[in-house]
Amino acid sequence: MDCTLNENPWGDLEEKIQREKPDVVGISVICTAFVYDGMNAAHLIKSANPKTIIIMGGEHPSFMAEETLRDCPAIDYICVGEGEVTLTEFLRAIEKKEDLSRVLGLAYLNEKKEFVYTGERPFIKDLDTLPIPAYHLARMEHPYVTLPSEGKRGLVLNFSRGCLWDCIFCSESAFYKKTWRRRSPKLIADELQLLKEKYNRDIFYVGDNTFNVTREQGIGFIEEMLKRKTHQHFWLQSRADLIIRDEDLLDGFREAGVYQFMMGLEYHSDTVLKDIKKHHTVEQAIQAMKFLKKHKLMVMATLLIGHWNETEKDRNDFFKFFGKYVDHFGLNLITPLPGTPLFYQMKELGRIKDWDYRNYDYLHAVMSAKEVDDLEQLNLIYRDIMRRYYWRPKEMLKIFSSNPILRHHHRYYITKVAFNIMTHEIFGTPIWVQPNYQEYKDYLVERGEALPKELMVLAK
Ligand code: B12
Ligand code: SF4
Repeated sequence: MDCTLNENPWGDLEEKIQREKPDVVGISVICTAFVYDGMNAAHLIKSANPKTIIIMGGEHPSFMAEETLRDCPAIDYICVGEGEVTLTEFLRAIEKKEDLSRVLGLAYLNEKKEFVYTGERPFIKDLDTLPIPAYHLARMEHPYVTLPSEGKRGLVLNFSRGCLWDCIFCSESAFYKKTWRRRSPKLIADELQLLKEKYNRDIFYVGDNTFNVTREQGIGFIEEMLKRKTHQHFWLQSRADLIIRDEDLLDGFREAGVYQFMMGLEYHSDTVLKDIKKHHTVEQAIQAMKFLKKHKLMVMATLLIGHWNETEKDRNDFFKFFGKYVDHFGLNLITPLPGTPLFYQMKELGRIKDWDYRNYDYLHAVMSAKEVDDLEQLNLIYRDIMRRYYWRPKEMLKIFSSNPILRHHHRYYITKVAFNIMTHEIFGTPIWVQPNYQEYKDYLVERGEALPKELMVLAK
């Protein structure tokens, strides 16, 4: 059940639990910022049916298992790490009433409320052993199951896990311990073909952190897609150094349907790139952007501001630098996601000023910088860069671009993102929330109840 799609998310969840009285409910927390929603869901489920066993999974609860269990007593177990095998063994053990302490990858509090971790669950060796996701169980026809910036025939997909690099802010690298595994190009193409034929999807943001870790993966993908002739379009993610390495494959990628590469270029200074362990230089970033342009591929950069030593001049240079090269960007504020090396470093240095995990979404400042101590000031700086970037005449003109994807993308960003930021600053309206999003406390207030004390306990 994806509650974010429901008009009445909490009420529908409660009603379903009361009706079905499930033995076990699994809750997925894909972002740190959603962990309180996950805890609230656990609380609601336990209140609706106290016998239901609750297991939670995802990166954040895996890294912060003990804290999550102690903050939310409604959660019985946490799956630490990959879920497929652990969950299967967990359910079998429950069914047969076997000892759960023998299931690797579980964390829980025992009867004495001591924290127990059953040990590391090895990664699945071959991702090809996993089936195609059960799309027939998802609400594929729902208007939110799309890719808003690219249109209603869009979808987000994932074909690999992990990354071989170790940028200090990256929870993916920490979760997968600097390893990388991928599905083979043939199975990727099978899935894409199914999505085209059964669900009319032909434009995809492929969420793989780094699509072309090996050249073989890129070559295999190009060959399969050219053979299948499904005429689908892809936005892939990669690194500047790998784009340079694979320059000879860029035409092939384009012919196979790739229209854009997104790269985590982060910043325009080698000192910062070194500090965050990006393992490539600004010169390589420029070269990669030039290669993409040369081969008629769009450049999307994800960028990070809010570094400790950052000055106003740095931010202006940053703006000019990236404004010159990229077609569009995703701007982020550097965030110490729990579990990452950055988190432990910043905690040690006492630079984390906001411990409310709802703000750990890369869009809110949670750490101060040397020259800007006030987080709200950093948030203003962030919004100012976004607004300045999208309101430039050069960007405005892109809404009339002959490239339909760029046109759609810019119309979306200018009407939704830049406009929302402007009205937020003038009228204080929220920048963006999922249309049906409701805070749990508001749901309880509606019913005349208050939020129980044990919930919303902020991390220490
Ligand atoms: C798809 C995706 C999206 C989609 C979400 C679509 C959807 N509703 O599912 C979109 C594009 C909308 C999106 C948006 C955002 N995302 Co996103 N997204 C991803 C992405 C690319 C793939 C997620 C995924 O499916 N992974 C594959 C599965 C297999 O992995 P998994 O979720 O970790 O699950 C495994 C285990 O954790 C475990 N598990 C998970 N849940 C459960 C539950 C149980 C019961 C069990 C037993 C096990 C278990 O088992 C699973 C299988 O092994 C990841 C990056 C990545 N490559 O993973 C980022 C990622 C999850 N996103 C991230 C972020 C920050 C965001 C945004 C906040 C960014 C922003 N500033 O806007 C927004 C949130 C917007 C919103 N309000 O939803 C971060 C989260 C970092 C963190 N620790 O908080 C990630 C990791 C990217 C990154 N490297 O920074 N995202
Ligand atoms: S290259 Fe990207 S996915 Fe890999 S560690 Fe760095 S930020 Fe994470």
